[in-house]
Amino acid sequence: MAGSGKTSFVKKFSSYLYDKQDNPYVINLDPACRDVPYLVNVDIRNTVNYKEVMKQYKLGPNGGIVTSLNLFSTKFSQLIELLDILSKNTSNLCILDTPGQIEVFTWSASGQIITEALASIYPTVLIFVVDIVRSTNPVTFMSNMLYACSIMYKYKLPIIVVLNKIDIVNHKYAIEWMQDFEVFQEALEADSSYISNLTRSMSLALDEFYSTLKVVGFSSVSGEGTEELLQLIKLAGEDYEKNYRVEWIRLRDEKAKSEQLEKARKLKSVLKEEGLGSAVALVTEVGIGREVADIYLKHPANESSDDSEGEETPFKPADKTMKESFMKFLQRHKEKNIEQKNTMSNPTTSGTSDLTSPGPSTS
Ligand SMILES: Nc1nc2c(ncn2[C@@H]2O[C@H](COP(=O)(O)OP(=O)(O)OP(=O)(O)O)[C@@H](O)[C@H]2O)c(=O)[nH]1
Ligand SMILES: [Mg+2]
Repeated sequence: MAGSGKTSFVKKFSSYLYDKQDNPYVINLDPACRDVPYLVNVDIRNTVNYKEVMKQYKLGPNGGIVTSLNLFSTKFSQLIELLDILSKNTSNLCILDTPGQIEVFTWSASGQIITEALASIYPTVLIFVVDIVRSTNPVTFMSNMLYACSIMYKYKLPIIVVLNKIDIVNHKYAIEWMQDFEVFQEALEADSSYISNLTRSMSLALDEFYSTLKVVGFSSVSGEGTEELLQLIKLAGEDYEKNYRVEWIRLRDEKAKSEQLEKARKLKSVLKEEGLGSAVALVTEVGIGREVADIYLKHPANESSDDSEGEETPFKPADKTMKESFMKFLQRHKEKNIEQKNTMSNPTTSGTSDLTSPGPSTS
């Protein structure tokens, strides 16, 4: 949610970890933010210039953020390599701060790419920050919860709902609404709009989601709720290992396999386009007494070859069959000559000359 306090949450939570000497690795994925108020290890703004992207691609603010994220996600594999090195020496948390409008990250290709890249390697947990001050209306609260639910199903990852800003409004009401359907219905009674009827029927569907949901009240100002949040992150990490990792590894392997198949298919089609696709006979003529199977390509560095480079041993019909066949040819040639001479001297004898035929028959 825009303005729900994601950045403030990252600031408070990371500074708590720093105080505990449990240094986190913090990544800012919001290209449009003016200042990053926490110690940042990787900042998207150092890679992509959001204003320049808007100008060059003639985009509005949201389009600019989406395109900047898309550009950044093409480099994300490099960041993963870096995380790989870091994760060898530490089991500390890596925290990512996302851009304001939820759809910009959650429903964009880059959001998918970045989440997939992380979730297929590391225990990954989603943190959905809700502005508890702006959710006192039951319809608003319900739409926030529907969002959280849809994100959980989209990304197939454990989710924690952080009810932020509890230093202003106590989150007790939200917990009651989630735990007791009747209390939520009562709150809805006051609202007789069409949307409240829709909310009523949908709230029933969310009952199951609530039953397993990890929720914590938090203040990004006072830091209240941090210990409880840490416990929930630990549980969600275990949940990932137990229930999600297998599926993510299967998805990763499946993707790698289909990428390889696609690569092979592309290579094949390129070869065809270049005119190299169909097979051509390497040998079109076979010498006397030889068969195609006798002909092979000599390896340029074949040690066992008798020939030294650049000088070929002249062909010798050493083969006994070949020698015989050659002798037979000469013999037959000779006989035909004699026969022809005889025919010419005695025209009454009929006969055809074999000499017109192009070559001898091999035996
Ligand atoms: N009192 C109080 N104010 C908060 C808390 N968390 C955030 N705020 C205020 O809420 C406003 C928005 O906070 P941000 O952290 O910028 O929210 P954000 O979700 O990162 O905003 P976008 O990235 O623009 O979507 C700021 O004025 C914060 O000071 C909190 O726990 N308590
Ligand atoms: Mg922010």
